[in-house]
Amino acid sequence: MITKTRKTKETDITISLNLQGEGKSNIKSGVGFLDHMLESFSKHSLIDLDIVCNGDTHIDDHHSVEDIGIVLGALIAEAIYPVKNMERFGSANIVMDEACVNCDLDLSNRPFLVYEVDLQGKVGNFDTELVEEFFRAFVLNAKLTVHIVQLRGKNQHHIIEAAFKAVAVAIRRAIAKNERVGIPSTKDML
Ligand SMILES: [Mn+2]
Repeated sequence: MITKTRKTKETDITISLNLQGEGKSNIKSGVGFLDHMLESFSKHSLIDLDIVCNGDTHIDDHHSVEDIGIVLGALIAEAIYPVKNMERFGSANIVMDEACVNCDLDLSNRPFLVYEVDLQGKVGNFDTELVEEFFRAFVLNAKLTVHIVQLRGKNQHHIIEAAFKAVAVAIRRAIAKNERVGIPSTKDML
């Protein structure tokens, strides 16, 4: 496990992560819907995650969601770079009933997010616009190239959950060990 703590006036976050884990998690983000998404992310990426966030959710969930993305992304970067003996690329199309979301991902060490997901309003108390805030913070700090594209879907809960699962499975495939690939770049450095 590697651990990072980040404390500001808005949030106090500690995350521990084991990249090549079993999908076990203990998540107390302070945001119920995000707990559900991050448990699913851990389960399907096989990345073990312990997350505690004490944030200013009396204002709204924005700071907690974004800052968890920052710390989780930074830990992922610490765990994967320099990339060696890993597949590097991963893709997944994940369906959840009527919803289908695609994720294509590269352990590029260059952050880039394409986010084409059409969400409006809330799921329970959760502002669906925070999904993009989470993924942007995560991708910029993890230094991944990630495309998340909604192919189908109506139900906001299904679309968001399919997006988290798609990113999780794409990461699982990208970090899968493969000794034959060595350093998977013609630059000899990632
Ligand atoms: Mn669900």
